[in-house]
Amino acid sequence: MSEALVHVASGKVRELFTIDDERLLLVASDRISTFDVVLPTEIPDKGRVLTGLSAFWFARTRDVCSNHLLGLRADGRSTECRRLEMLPLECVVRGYLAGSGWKDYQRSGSTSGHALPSGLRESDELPQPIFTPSTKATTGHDENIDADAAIQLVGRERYEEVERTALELYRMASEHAAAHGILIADTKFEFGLDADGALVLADEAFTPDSSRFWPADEYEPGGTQPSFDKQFVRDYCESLGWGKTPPGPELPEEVVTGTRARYVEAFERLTGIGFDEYLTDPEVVTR
Ligand code: Q0Z
Repeated sequence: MSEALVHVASGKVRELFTIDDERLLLVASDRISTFDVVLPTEIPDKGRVLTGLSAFWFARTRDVCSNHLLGLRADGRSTECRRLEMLPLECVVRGYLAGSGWKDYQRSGSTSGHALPSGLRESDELPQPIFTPSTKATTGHDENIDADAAIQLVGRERYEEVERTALELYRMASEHAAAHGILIADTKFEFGLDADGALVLADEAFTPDSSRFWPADEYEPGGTQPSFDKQFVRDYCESLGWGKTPPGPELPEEVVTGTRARYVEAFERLTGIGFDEYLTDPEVVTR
């Protein structure tokens, strides 16, 4: 039986198709971006690693929040998912001070309305994880907003439910990851509502594209941290003196091989499953 997929959206490295009125197909490519630019060279299996990691986390957090996952296709990179009404909010949780949270803190001592202790350094662990929602920018970067602005977008009750759920998801995953040598500095969720109005975790969950993964054994606050997955790519791009505007540079073979190995290492450490097993039967991560 054949199937007519209708393309509905493109992300930087993923594509979204309609299967039917109730279902979407989310396909993760092997494209990689750095400094916000998609590079011309792919990282073999990157899309499979990210798809498998998301599915692993969807399966393990079902009791905290239901999710959009219906099943994985045999290619290991395609997720059949429930079509939801998406909330107009990027739901970010930060356990460490990095990226726009660090920028906000340097300017104002706070981020998304959370007053933070003085004297924090870049990449310091926060006293407790914080929920820092942002708007979904159609162009450019998402903008961090405070709770009042987020409540305007989704309502108070829904806001409180999303904050509580996001913090609990982060607590579970960051504890698991840290025990396996990976710090999840921060992470972004997207939630939707099903036809009954129930909150559903959608998109991707705890992938290195939606989170900052740092190698725990190299953690040294007081500056930027190496990226678990993309550091070879960043180092190579910096060595070229590339201006970080499109087009990005082609990557040499050793950078591709080293980066692929880091993605596979993250997958195997976090799931406890061999990547070859995943390729044989992707659903293994959900059992
Ligand atoms: C996700 C996105 C893109 C990848 C829409 N379950 C869902 N129901 C309704 N909408 C979405 C989902 Cl996941 C949805 N996105 C973001 C866009 C590729 C993800 F082009 N957009």
